[in-house]
Amino acid sequence: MNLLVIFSIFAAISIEVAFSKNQSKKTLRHMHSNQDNPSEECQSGDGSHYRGIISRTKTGAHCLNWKRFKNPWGTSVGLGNHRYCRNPDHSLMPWCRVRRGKRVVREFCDIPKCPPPVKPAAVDTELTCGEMSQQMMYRIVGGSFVTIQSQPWVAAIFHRRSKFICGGSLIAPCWVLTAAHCFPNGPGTDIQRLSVFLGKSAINETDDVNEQKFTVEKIILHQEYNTTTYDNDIALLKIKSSDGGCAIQTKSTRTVCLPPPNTQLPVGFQCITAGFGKERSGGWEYSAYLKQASVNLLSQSDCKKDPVYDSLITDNMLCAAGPNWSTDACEGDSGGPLVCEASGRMFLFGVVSWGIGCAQQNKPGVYTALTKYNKWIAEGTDLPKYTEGVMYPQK
Ligand code: 4AZ
Repeated sequence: MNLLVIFSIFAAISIEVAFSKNQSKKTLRHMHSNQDNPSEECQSGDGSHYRGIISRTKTGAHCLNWKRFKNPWGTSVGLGNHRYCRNPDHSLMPWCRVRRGKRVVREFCDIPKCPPPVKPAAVDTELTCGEMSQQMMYRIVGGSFVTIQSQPWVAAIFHRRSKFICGGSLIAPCWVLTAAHCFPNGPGTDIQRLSVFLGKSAINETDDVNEQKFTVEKIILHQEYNTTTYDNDIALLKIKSSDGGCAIQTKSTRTVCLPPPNTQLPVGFQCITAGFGKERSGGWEYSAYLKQASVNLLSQSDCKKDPVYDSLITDNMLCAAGPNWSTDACEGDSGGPLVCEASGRMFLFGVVSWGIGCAQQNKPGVYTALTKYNKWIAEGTDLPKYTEGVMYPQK
């Protein structure tokens, strides 16, 4: 065994230990306390810092007083003896309860949006990757709607301006990683017709405050992508904004970390997939809003078994499924992330690739296994630092 091999094994073991330790805590830590965020009279992001006095919903209904209900979100979320719209649970926007006949229902409020921040400072670097500015949510079986702050590396790839094609993940300020099968014309893809958005929570809405728009300067499809088996289903897009720059780090846009080469996570490890894909197999429409779902990693051998995918799984793929097959990626989520937490950061372990149906028994979601492509990504992007597998600073 030469030194390099010994070193790689050591690196893989140390990160696995870090991941296992983390997983054993069971609960996911908040990535960031929002204490540095002042209260707001207008809505930025999901409006969870809104402390203004609007007390009517979008339909014009009057809000009921929060104190009449059991509110499980703690004391620092702006609730009290009042009727003002608030977003204590990081829903899509501030809301309140209103009376509808005999029932009490939740309704969203229309809060004026805050003006865009004064020119944000730094671009992201590999040292700040994978940080989330918002608490994660795991409550709704089958996935939950989240704002982009929960998954700020999620990119939305469109054909021209309007036809949504695929998801992607921001791995460096100028690079979005996605799936090769998103581009059926292969090397003949007309990149001038592609646009990429970051910071987008709603697929059909323009969010002037949070979103950043890019054209595609270059596409790199994996040279051994197999259109039949979906082996090597991975692609890189080099993005460019209208002023010639790349992504700017904000609460809604940041890079995800890349795991060191050949890192293996324990079977059953809980990860998250996210995207704008369909909410059920065979459904007509893509989801209007970003969703995320928690899925657990399957062992390679279980995924290769007969009632599951048998010989369809290559070593470049990994499988994940929700508890009791309840959550999954679906059509339209392709290219999007499978992220797993370690040391308070999110690492990109998979790219949504394929599956038979969605959330079907014995048919897990199949993801391109990112740790097989560190070298390919480093060569394509010319950014070895992002992929060489250094341990990231502890948060
Ligand atoms: C698709 O067609 C697709 N259930 C993506 C993921 C899965 C199925 C289909 C996994 O883009």
